[in-house]
Amino acid sequence: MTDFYNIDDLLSDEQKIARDATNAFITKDVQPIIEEFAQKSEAPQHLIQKFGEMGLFGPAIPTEYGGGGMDDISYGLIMQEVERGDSGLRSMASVQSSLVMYPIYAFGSEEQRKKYLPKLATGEFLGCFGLTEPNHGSNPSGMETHLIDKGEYYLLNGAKMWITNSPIADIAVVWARDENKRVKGVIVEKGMAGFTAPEIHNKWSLRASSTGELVFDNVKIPKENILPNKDGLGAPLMCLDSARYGIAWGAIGAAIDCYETARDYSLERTQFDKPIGGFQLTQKKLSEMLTEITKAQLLALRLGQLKVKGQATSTQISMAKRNNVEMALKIAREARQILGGMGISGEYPIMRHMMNLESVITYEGTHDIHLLILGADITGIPAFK
Ligand code: TGC
Ligand code: FAD
Repeated sequence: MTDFYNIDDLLSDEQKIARDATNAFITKDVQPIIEEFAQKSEAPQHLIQKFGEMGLFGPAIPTEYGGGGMDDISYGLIMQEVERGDSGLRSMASVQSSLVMYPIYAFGSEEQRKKYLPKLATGEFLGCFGLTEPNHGSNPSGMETHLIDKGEYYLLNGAKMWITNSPIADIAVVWARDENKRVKGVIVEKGMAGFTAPEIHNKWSLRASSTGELVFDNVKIPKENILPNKDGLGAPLMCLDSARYGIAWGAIGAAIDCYETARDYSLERTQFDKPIGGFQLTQKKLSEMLTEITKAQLLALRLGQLKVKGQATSTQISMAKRNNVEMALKIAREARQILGGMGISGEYPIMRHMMNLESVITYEGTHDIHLLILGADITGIPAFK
């Protein structure tokens, strides 16, 4: 386990147990099969229940609702280990935990919490989160999906695009404007008349993750399916803060897998009668990778400490998501070079991580949107519009 600055010393026993148990599970149950699923572009659905059994869904949700009752650093470490396996599986888990369980816990009624959270925690239910639309990605405030109050129920119309888990999800937390133009969270259940979730095909990235649309054609939404305790765009943006935080940790896992693969390969592969790890140019690459991973680990841990105290700001989360994903993508590219021709082979995980990270750098706010979030914080002048 790459830990050059002994960050392990700063973790509690509970945090280390969460990380090590996830690490062992990913090594045993995920790494041997994930390449095959990515090659055939299929989500390994048999893992959903195992993720539930391992406590990887809602680790920070209170135990009374079936969650793990752990702190945010444990959650981050779990995301790191899952993404060491594959960013697509981390997507499945972070959508479930941060974008489905979190809003139901934070904005839902007691009945909604009791009805959905325990089943989401065990993996009996899989959820998805619908914010992005065909015409509104970086600017969700332009959303067209809307609710009309029909007295006993709402009518939901519109469409969401690029939705992780949607084709295989049992429920969707969907964001729509009501007649007063307020953004509301809606729990849409599979099987509701007028609701479909077609799969998006032909992805070169996150191939072991199921991605689709959400289409609402006069879907009757019972009033008890509206999240009652928060409305406005701030509600989905709070969910994004939680997921972006998990990604800041998760990207470190992908980077470590690439770095360790390249380091080991460089010691085994001989050219010009010596291991390629003995050439200065390879050592420069490996040294810089280790330095960047260490900086990212320290950034994530400090962010985690702030989050545990309830002090992490959205802008701090943006900085960590942006930095750590770019770090991981650069390391994947350098690691691929160290492996030469073998770098493009599915015998090694590097190319899969690299292609996955091309999505991670775009979703949950693009690399440039996070730059603008930071710029607005520094100057007080939003440059989005
Ligand atoms: P703006 O006017 O700044 O804010 C609107 C309202 O929201 C409040 N707010 C926040 N509240 C909580 N947390 C935050 N981080 C918040 N940021 C803003 C704000 O105070 C305001 O409240 P109120 O009461 O005054 O209305 O919003 P804006 O429209 O100018 O947009 C700002 C911007 C561009 C930063 C935002 O729209 C943004 O982040 N865009 C990126 C969209 C995005 O990240 N989409 C992700 C979709 S989900 C996904 O990708 C899942 S990937 C699967 C996986 O995770 O694996
Ligand atoms: P656009 O917003 O059209 O952006 C295109 C380019 O323009 C980007 O480079 C962007 O940075 C740039 N740009 C946009 N606005 C500005 C500006 N003001 N200034 C400068 N540059 C700008 N969404 C969900 O709701 N739920 C999910 O589960 C989900 N899962 C996803 C899974 C995958 C595999 C992918 C690829 C996406 C997923 N998304 C999901 C959607 C994701 O959040 C969006 O793709 C992302 O927010 C960007 O939106 P967009 O693709 O419409 O790009």
